[in-house]
Amino acid sequence: MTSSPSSDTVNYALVAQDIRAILPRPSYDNGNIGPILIRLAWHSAGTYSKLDGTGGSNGATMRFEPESSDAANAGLDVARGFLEPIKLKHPGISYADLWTLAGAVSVEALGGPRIPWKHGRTDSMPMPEHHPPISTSTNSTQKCPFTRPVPANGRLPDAALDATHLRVIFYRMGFSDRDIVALSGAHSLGMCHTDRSGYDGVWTHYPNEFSNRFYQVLLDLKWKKRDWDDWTGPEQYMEEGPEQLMMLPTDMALLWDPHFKKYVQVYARDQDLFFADFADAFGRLLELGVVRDGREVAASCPARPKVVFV
Ligand code: DDH
Repeated sequence: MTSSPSSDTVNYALVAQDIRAILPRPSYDNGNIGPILIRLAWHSAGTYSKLDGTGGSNGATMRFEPESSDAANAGLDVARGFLEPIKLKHPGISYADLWTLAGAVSVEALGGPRIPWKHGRTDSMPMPEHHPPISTSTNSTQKCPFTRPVPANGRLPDAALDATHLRVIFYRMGFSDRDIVALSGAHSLGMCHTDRSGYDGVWTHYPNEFSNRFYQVLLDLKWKKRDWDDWTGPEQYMEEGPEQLMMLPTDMALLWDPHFKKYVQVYARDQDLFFADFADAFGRLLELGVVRDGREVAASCPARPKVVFV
């Protein structure tokens, strides 16, 4: 008799080691896949709503429609593909744990703080046809991986918008103004791709180094709207002069809103404080929507079909 892989048999330290080993990739972007893995972790969790407990990192629902084709997630299929060999090597780990662990490991591997992370997420399945009606009670919907409602797209931030929008999105997840500014410091890493978001460029000259440079350049440089030469791109901001760093409208909102700006100033001066606040906020982000007794309760779900948990 063959048994299905179980999360109890997973050596998470070994998974973390295997993730660290695949981060350098000379042929990809700036030579490291850490930034896009961090973005995957964040987008897997950033759908959470504290109002009804829906969304969040539990479930790894980005594998399915509608989340897989949310425009905000464009390009994250690449990140999910990068992690597939790790999933094959460690089949007992849930995708939800793998994606969030990859984000946490990448932050630290790129020079950032250690992120508190705990395993225990389960992968939810597309709803079986024979399932009983979904209860609207938060408790019962959260406890069964088949009945967890999949929210509509549109829960992630829209880079074209402003400070009010940032507050609507992040307060819904339970974050504060200070958390919003701390989490946005992840834009010290990585880049925008015209074929994914439509935006173009890097935020800092060291896109593989987790640092407080995002706040420093945001404060210190002069920014102007990009004048797209040959095509009409979205509104974005470019550094004045010969250097070519960029900012999204939502990044500029951190500078223009006085409550956000005071944290930008603090983090620009104090990298240690930024690291501590980021680790705390990112750790909480990765926990959004997580139910740690899900496996036990799933086993008692009356509609549980005879399938192997992946
Ligand atoms: Fe972001 N982000 N992000 N971001 N993000 C993009 C890239 C990266 C917004 C929009 C974009 C966070 C917050 C916001 C990272 C981490 C985090 C891109 C470019 C857009 C657009 C995508 C592309 O073209 O490939 C907006 C809007 C917000 C906001 O309103 C606050 C947060 C909270 C994080 C986090 O991790 C905590 C990272 C890393 C990248 C670089 C990805 C890459 O491929 O490189």
